[in-house]
Amino acid sequence: MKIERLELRLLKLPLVHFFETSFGRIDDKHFIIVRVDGEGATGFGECVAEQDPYYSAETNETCWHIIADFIAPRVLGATFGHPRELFPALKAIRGHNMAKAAVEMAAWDLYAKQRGEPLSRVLGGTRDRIASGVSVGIQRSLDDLAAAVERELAAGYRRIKIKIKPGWDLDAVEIVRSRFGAIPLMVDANAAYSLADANHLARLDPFDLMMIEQPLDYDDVADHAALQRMLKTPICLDESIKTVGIARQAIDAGACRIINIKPGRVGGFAESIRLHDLCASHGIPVWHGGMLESGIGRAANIHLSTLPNFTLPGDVAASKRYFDPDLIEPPIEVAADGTIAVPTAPGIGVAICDDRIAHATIRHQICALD
Ligand code: OSB
Ligand code: MG
Repeated sequence: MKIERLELRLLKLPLVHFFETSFGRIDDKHFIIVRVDGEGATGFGECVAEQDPYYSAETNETCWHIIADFIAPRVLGATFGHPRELFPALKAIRGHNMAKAAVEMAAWDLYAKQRGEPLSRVLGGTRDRIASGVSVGIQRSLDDLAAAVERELAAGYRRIKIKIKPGWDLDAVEIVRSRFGAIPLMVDANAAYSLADANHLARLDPFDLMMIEQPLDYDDVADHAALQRMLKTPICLDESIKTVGIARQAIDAGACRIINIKPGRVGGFAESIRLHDLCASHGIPVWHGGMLESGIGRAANIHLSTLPNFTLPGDVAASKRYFDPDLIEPPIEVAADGTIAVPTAPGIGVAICDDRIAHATIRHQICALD
């Protein structure tokens, strides 16, 4: 596989509904799409960095810089036997996993398309449908939250996650449990608490949540281990799991019982597969996280979710919750049973609407060999 041309686009797409977490609210999604071309085929990768360095240290600006100035020169013109060779080839660049992942995932799509196989098969996936859950952001009121959850349950989603933060936690969980009973329910704090809040967080235990996601700092493992010893509710780590090595430390320390995999956070599909396999060998179930992706990144997430240890429903939902229209046609849809069909066409297996991409583009750069 040879990458002859790499194209970067920064896109701005309005969200159907604002999304609010413990670090703020967004109304539009700004994100980079990477296109790679080689030997007559084309691959796409979506970068999950955001405008602001709040979820992670990376932003669209840092990703643009790292891809254009450091990753492109290392992949353009190079021959790779397999896309799993890309991440190691970028070893000299420390960190910047979201930038690396965007290019690496585009290379996997390119490779799968050159072979005429769906990405799920190339990744080693084993299912043809995936279980879909939703992430419900912080709302204007508890009534709005209950209405949002009711809508998602009616759409068929198999698991509800609600975002929490200090001042929007026990009451939010209480209203959802009292209105909707024993549904599969979890919370995500996006690092909004500290170990000093342990007793407060333990008050979530009676609600029998599937898990609490990333209660403590984005770069912490040790305090999560201490907190897990004080909670009945399983801890799931998201932000903290930046590398497979950190995941090993977290598992060994007892800092989590579940891990959320986002390929952008760990540097792409090859690292995601290593993380998936590490978790499987320790009996840690995984689920696929989401970053409000367009249909391009969403399709990629669906393919990765077909690996066997993705036993819990992920944050991979229908296109129309996010963008209308999406960048792909047809959009990704969830069936009444809360599952999503895995695309079967080569690569990510979705048709990309070039006109919609062009319309949403606010910056464009082509990196090619001289
Ligand atoms: O913590 O999982 C998260 C969105 C942006 C940044 C971080 C997170 C999220 C979500 C949304 O929870 C998941 C989705 O619906 O894509
Ligand atoms: Mg999260």
